[in-house]
Amino acid sequence: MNTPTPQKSLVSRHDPDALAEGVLAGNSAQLGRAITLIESNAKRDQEASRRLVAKLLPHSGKAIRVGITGVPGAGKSTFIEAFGMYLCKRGLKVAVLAIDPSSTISKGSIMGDKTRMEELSGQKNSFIRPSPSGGTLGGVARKSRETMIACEAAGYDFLLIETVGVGQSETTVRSMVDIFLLLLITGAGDDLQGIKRGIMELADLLIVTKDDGDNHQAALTHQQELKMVLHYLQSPTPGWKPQVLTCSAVEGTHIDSIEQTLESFRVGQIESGEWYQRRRRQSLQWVRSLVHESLLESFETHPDVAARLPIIEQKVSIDRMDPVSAAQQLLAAFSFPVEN
Ligand SMILES: Nc1nc2c(ncn2[C@@H]2O[C@H](COP(=O)(O)OP(=O)(O)OP(=O)(O)O)[C@@H](O)[C@H]2O)c(=O)[nH]1
Ligand SMILES: [Mg+2]
Repeated sequence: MNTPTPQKSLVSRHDPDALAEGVLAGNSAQLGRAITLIESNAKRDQEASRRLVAKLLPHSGKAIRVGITGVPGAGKSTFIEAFGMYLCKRGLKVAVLAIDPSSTISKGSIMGDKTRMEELSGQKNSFIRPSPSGGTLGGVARKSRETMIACEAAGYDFLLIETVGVGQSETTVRSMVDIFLLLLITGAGDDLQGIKRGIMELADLLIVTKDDGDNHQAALTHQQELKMVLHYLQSPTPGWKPQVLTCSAVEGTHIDSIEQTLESFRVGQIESGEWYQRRRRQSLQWVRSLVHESLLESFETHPDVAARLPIIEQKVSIDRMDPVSAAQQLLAAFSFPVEN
């Protein structure tokens, strides 16, 4: 499918029609370029990016979208490597994406260490894309949604979306995926207190990682503790009772039971109709977040607002103006048409 066409060298990466064609043909190099266009912050790329996504959207939606979170070091990348390999060996196409809320600050990327996915990245059925950097989490989230659309249009069966467990990003990822996995490690006895209840309530499946060697017994004990805790928590998914499994990504044990659990989740959800209902709700959330982002951008770049903001902020900071009046004045400046 990857046969280069004679015109290839003439095709600019900004030509959305040519890119869409390449993506739909399953060409991973073209998919990479399409994502680069989607992730571009340049104003001049926005129209091309919008056209590209519009062309790909009708071909999306067939993949299983899996969110994967856990604290740094929980074993997310190693798990994705093992799980991704398991799926590839069954002839499935796997795309790995990352959402990293910290990338704005550090300019780093949670998948800078592709070394953890060395075997998977060598598979012809896999596609690994590190987190986009730059922009707010909102901006990153918008791009990630569109990147997911592109991967689905390219024919990937599984989308594995890694995010680091720091709070805000989980809710964002949960709003984009069908099933959400929380990876947990054994160790500190008070671990359970460290995990925010809110994050646990987003997860459909809890996985205690590193269930191997000396850690085996501790992993089983932790699994039992977590099962008890789950009794008191709400499920994020109607008709599904969250479960706790253990696995060793290094030894490759229980990866198959995780895949089977995902499959029974998918089948049950499709039968009950919840699978598509969730996706419909997510589309509506997507619309709202696009509107919010766009409004915020117009607000912040509005000349009157931009001119008054530093003065008003200064007044608030020295108690010369109260926050409510400050907000009202800025919103009033935003509502008036710009005079030239
Ligand atoms: N024994 C054992 N070690 C593991 C296993 N999975 C991961 N590790 C080790 O745990 C450490 C962290 O693994 P990563 O996969 O990088 O963890 P991560 O959650 O992706 O970490 P961040 O990307 O920093 O958030 C590494 O040293 C791994 O070798 C496992 O199944 N068994
Ligand atoms: Mg990682």
